[in-house]
Amino acid sequence: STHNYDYDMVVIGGGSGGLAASKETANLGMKVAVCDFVTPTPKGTTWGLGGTCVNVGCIPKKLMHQSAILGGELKDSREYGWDTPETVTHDWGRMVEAIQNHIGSLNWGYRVALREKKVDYLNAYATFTDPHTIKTVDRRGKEKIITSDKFLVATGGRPRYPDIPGAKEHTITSDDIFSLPYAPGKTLLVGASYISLECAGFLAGLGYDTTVMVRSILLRGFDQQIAEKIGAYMEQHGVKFIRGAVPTSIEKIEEGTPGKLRVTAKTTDGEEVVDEYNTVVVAIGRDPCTSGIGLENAGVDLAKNGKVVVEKGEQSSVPHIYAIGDVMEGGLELTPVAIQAGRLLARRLYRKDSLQTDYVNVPTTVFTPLEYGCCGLSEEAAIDKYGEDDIEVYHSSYQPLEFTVAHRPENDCYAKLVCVKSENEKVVGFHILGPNAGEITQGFSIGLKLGATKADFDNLIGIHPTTAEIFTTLNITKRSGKDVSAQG
Ligand code: FAD
Ligand code: NA7
Repeated sequence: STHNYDYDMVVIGGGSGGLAASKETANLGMKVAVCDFVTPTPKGTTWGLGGTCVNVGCIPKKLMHQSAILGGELKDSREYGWDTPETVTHDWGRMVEAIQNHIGSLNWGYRVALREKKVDYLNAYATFTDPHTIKTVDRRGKEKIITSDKFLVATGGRPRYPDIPGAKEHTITSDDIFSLPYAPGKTLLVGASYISLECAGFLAGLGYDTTVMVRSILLRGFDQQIAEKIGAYMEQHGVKFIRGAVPTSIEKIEEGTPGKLRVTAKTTDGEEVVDEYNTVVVAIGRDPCTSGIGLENAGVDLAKNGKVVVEKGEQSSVPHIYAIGDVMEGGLELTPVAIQAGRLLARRLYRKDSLQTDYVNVPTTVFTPLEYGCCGLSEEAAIDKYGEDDIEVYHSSYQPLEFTVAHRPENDCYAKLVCVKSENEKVVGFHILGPNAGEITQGFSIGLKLGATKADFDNLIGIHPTTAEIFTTLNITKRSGKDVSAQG
């Protein structure tokens, strides 16, 4: 019985996963509270309700990407007959203000939605004191003790800083950049994660002198052929890369906003590289928010990386404590994954549904200047799993029709299907590098979920003229070694 507790469910973290779970739980008639508290960044940046995606993730980054894309299209527009001036300027402050206004309206909308659904919202930091009790502390230091039958840990993650002199004092992260009140100027991005490359892409697109410092490879975990194509395209479009290097110290050499920093780095051959930048953004990975919240007081097992270890059904080592989203070990750090996990968990707990979140064939897109959409396995993961002989890769470069009149390059965009020969050429990897990759990948991903084969793709009739139609006519295998340049 749950009568002795204040709540049926307390959700810790009001981000993508926590909000979805708390609203669904309340919908099903349960008594729910959600605690959400944003610890300011070392620079003092903070934000409202909604978590990473809305405030410092997906939403502002896609909007800044759009701002950069528009700049490119302004150039194209001249070829299409518009008298767009040769030189147009961009106002960082106006862009930030417009984007932050939109985010503000989303923050407000979430608060209203919680109130309407009768979810108690506590703008306070939660810590477990025992397996059924949390202590919350608000901005003013006011404490509250709350008990609950069940808990959901959905605390997400925060950017990690390198352990080098000057990092925390002088660098910013993705938690700061989207609300940066001044133009960043000449910028160094440290790390080759998708977050680093996406930020580098829009900064260069907006006209800033942009450099990415890469320790080893681009986009670890993603298809490496495509990762290199992304890098090559970015390099042709103004992004500089320093390969095989890590920063060793960062000093402030000029005050002001943005001021000036001296970055010392070391290459793999032990060489020292020194340069000056106005802004340094570190994007070297994220740490799950599981330390110092008393999970040990509740007996919850954590993995070595700090994430919550779960069984099937997102259940932690303590049966009445669950974890979803970025803090869950073995999951995928994506907003729609956290939302689905939260919703389905609520339905299993309070509506006796049995549907589990399916973490396989989750489509995703990297919003670099040329967007990269994928679903399923990278070519190298497919080869690892099935063996090289059993994998057939069909591929082609292509040129979007829109690029022709704009005189954009012919062979930068690329499509690839990774198929398993012994399984009737089932498609296990879908990859597209080109404009609107996210929109295209979303549609095709249902084909992968339903087990589509190469023959199904061939049998599909294209929509002309689109870029997605390339997937209905792929007829060159990688094994053949034939040229895949776009034909006229
Ligand atoms: P979060 O959304 O991080 O929410 C956790 C919340 O809990 C936060 O508000 C936090 O402040 C709060 N909290 C933490 N500890 C406590 C505590 N003890 N008490 C109270 N509150 C607490 N995903 C995509 O799908 N597409 C994208 O394009 C995309 N782009 C991204 C770009 C960037 C720059 C970043 C950083 C991430 C991006 N992501 C993207 C990932 C996506 O944002 C996350 O996967 C998603 O937000 C995870 O949701 P969550 O509910 O697990 O946690
Ligand atoms: P990732 O994907 O782990 O990326 C971290 C990146 O930062 C990666 O390029 C690392 O290089 C680099 N890195 C890590 N430590 C350092 C230091 N100390 N110095 C320089 N560069 C460093 O992290 P994210 O959190 O951005 O992404 C999380 C998830 O999102 C990930 O699982 C993906 O599936 C999507 P490396 O390759 O290790 O040499």
